[in-house]
Amino acid sequence: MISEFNKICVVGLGYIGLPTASLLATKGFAVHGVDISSKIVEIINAGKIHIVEPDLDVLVKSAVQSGRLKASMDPVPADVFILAVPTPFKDDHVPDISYVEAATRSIAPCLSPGNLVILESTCPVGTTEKVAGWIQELRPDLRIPNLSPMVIGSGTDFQLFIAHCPERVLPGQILKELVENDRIVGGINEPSTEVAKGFYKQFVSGTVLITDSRTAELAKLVENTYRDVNIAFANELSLICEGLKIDVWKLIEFANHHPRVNILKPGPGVGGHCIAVDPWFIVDALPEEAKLIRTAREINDAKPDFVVKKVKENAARFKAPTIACLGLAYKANVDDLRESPSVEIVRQLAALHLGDIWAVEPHIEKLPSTLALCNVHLVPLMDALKKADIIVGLVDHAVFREIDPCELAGKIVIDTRGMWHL
Ligand code: SAJ
Repeated sequence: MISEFNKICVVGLGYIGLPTASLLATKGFAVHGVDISSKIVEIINAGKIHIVEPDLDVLVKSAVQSGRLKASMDPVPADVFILAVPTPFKDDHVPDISYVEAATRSIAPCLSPGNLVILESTCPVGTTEKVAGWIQELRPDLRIPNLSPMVIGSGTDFQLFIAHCPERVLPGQILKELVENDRIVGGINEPSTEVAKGFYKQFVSGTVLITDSRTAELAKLVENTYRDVNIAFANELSLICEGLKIDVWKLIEFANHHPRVNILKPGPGVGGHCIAVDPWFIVDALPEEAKLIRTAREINDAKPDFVVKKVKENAARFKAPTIACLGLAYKANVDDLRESPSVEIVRQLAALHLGDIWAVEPHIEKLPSTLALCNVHLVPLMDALKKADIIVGLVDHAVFREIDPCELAGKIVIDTRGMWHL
């Protein structure tokens, strides 16, 4: 069993793969990054980044300048292969693991005895075993634990180690959490788990917990589902409070004084590519059992419609109001617009043609293509505060939290994030 790893091949250079690849390079590993986008490969080889994440620019620059991080569109032979590709869902909320399959097939020709293959992408239960199956199909010459008929009962004579180690980092704090978070490592059998644990211990300061691959897969899904269900509770409370004419923010503040109550924050909906996606992987596996999980998803997905309805009701008091929507990102202090409920709300408001829609998003320079409509304009915060009739607070960016409530006087304010306590 090998314990020395020098060369790492990271497949997928996005929000997880790029920080991981550059961190490993700065820890002394020789890292080869792979991405299907030639543009991303070019940007990284120039020592630059294609995503926004605090301090990542400095890390990537130093990793590339040291010569220990190189990128290309094709995998190369290495000691460890890390798969960090997207796992979205299809239109019907069915998980799409085609990127994982494509990444696995792409590394298969590069594998040799003693290699460790790690799946970091969040995935449905059983995907790591599928990865092993695809590799065994393409490389019958490699003995894989639990799969190769000729090694059943033959002790530790395995030639390939395969494990799941889900990423758990929070966008905005990725570099810190990559090192400090505890990790869950689950191999397709014990030798794989042990070898993968040895690898993570080389650069993780948190505890490396070990289990089997299926438990590791479900643990990751459950972490994000736990958060989704709790946010759904807060969002449902916001609807109840609306009906009962009670301030939901004060209510939550008071309830949270109980030593065993910790209600999360309501908002305009749940965005990002993790919490709004992962619970569906559990619902897809066991729809009859996952009733609460499905309902929570439906509550969170319905919240943008509720916000739009509220804005529409208020807009009816004007002839052609200017409606300023503060924030487009999926959450505070990031530039990421993926699956953002705010973008959806602005899109729906524009489609209603209630008046001019002004979007304020200090983290971007250009509106996304979904909002490139004639009645949506990206404007500075100052203009919105001066001229808008209706202010809709959608994202609690620090810069919006600092707005003096006096500047909102005389306007209709719909504050979905409880920023201003009006
Ligand atoms: N949100 C609320 N109310 C809250 C908390 C969050 O409405 O009280 C909303 C946010 O505004 C956002 C969405 O939920 O739209 C998700 O934001 P988040 O900060 O809760 O989580 P993500 O998606 O940025 O990152 C999550 C993290 N998972 C958990 O905290 C359990 C992170 O650790 C994971 O690594 C990441 O998903 C992932 O990649 O899976």
